[in-house]
Amino acid sequence: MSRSKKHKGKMLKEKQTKKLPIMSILFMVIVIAIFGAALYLIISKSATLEPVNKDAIKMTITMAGFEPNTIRAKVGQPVTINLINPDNSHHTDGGGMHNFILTSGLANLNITVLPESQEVFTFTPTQKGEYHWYCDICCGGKENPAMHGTLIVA
Ligand SMILES: [Cu+2]
Repeated sequence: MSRSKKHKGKMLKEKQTKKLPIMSILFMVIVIAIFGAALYLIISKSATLEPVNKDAIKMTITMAGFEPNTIRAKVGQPVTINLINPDNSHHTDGGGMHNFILTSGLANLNITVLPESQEVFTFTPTQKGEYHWYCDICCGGKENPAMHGTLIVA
């Protein structure tokens, strides 16, 4: 009698301890899944977009500015830029959009690049000199020194 009672008690204890690991494993699986999803989102959002035009000058534009921010060109030779915007639309400033404005006497460019996308454009410098392009969507726009670039035409 006392033996079966003891046995029953052991069974009950076993049942309880067995239940706990399943719950904690399930919890861990959920935690890992959530963190994994978050990590995936972070990585995928900052993933480098491959340029669609491999022959173009690859240029990225982020909140930090243009990279590269200086390009050299020659009079009469077309310049093709593949402008990549890896910023996502969750940016509060400018909604992740950027643009490339170059109007200073050389060209009339105003190219907007949507979040996580890219634009390819071509222009031909007609005269020598130093020209500046900028982005006026984010970070104070034209007034922000980071949102500038220099085109040197020789
Ligand atoms: Cu910008």
